[in-house]
Amino acid sequence: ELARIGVTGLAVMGRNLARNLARHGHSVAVHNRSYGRTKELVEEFGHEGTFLPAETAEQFVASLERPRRLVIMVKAGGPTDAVIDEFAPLLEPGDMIVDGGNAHFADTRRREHALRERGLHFVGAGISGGEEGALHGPSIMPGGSPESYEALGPLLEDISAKVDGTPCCTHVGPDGAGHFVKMVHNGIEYADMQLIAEAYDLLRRGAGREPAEIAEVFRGWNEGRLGSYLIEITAEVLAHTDATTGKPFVDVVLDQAEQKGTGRWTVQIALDLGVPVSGIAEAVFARSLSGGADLRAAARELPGPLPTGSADLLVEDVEQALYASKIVAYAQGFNQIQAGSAEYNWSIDPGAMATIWRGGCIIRAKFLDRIKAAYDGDAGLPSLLVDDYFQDAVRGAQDAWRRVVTTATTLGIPVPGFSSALAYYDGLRAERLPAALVQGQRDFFGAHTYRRVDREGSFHVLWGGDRSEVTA
Ligand code: NBP
Repeated sequence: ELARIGVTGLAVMGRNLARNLARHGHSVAVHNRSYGRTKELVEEFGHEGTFLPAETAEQFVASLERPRRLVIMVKAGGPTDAVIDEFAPLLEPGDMIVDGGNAHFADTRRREHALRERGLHFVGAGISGGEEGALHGPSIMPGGSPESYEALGPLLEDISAKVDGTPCCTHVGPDGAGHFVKMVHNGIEYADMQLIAEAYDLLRRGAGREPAEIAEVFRGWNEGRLGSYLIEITAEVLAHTDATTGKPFVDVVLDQAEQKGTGRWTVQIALDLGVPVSGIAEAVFARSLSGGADLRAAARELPGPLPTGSADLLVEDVEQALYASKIVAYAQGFNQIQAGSAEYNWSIDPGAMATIWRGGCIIRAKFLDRIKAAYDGDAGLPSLLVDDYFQDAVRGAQDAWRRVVTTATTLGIPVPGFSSALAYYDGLRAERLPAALVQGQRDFFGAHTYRRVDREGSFHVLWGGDRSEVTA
């Protein structure tokens, strides 16, 4: 008997994905560089479905029905290339290799092009939801050819999360589109987490509330329009007490945030594409700032504002500021998806991305239904901020949003996410930006020329001469 699909790389993600497939009635060939993990999986979970353990790459390939579907779940980077190099020579035209790891989309494009020349389909699939998601239903973002999706899609949709019966998996677009979208998903996740952290900081240091009280605030918010996985787990973390000290858990954790790199990638690519993703960038920089222990120690005595007594900070205002800032962060992330899609000819449907992020992944939220509705209403929406629903939401929130940023500034509490989101919003809606002055400066020192508001063409002022205007 041959297996419908195979998984190689049986650390936590691969093992859980293989179990998820088996639990859905699909026979799975399983393989790992070191056989120990394969043996362990079959011994522990063999009763959950049909597993075909393979000790060697040759055995693994021979145990797959054709065209072969082979999922790689190994450490991203060099290990993924090593595994591809090992398996590609054993495969035949029409076979499919799926990379479910956190690959950079540029690597995925390179691998897809190389394997296509050998007649193989390479599918870079972003998978979100961590180990629990892999086992119980992740959000899956597969790229690659439409033919490969025909053969793989039904299996992947089967094991993905479902919301209202709709799978959180769809064909994103050619070659690296899936991993690109997964990258932006992670970038948005960074921004969302930073905004939530700022809301906590304001309630803690600004409004003087205790973590347990703030946990209750978040529980309340989770019932409303902010309802999401990240808000839900924030309440859990804040309510948790450290067993050894009896203190709030959040007070015993070192305040230096780490990162694995997908947020940084998102910002790097956004810079290349020229898309302002200030919310994601501020989140990445806030983690870097927190991690700069020496610099923070050197700066600890820098003067702050004079104590102002009690600050007027309303919980409702913080909720409004969080919601409005979150809309901005998502609007920016979706603009990056549209820019990447245009740059690489991926034809990504942004509404479909909102749909598959409603379940399984880390940023799953009620809010995504609104985003889906916005793109259903107008697939070419230039920004979520101009959609009727979001425009109304921000109109209702903006007074509170401005109060919160003002109060935070007065108190000396850093809110890079809230304030940069507001600056982005005000920048977008400005009738005139000081960019006109920047153009003047550029023309002055570098003869970079400028365009006028009243005539076509490029112009230059003879700054060093009689300051007359010439046509460039
Ligand atoms: P790891 O990222 O920790 O990788 C461990 C696996 O890679 C093991 O099976 C190991 O085999 C294999 N491997 C390595 Br390392 N080098 C290899 C090589 N040269 N040849 C063959 N196999 C090699 O596993 P993970 O945490 O399960 O994550 C898998 C992928 O999923 C990663 O790309 C990760 O970024 C991504 N991801 C993870 C999460 C998460 O929550 N953990 C979420 C979403 C995506 P061995 O057993 O023989 O050492």
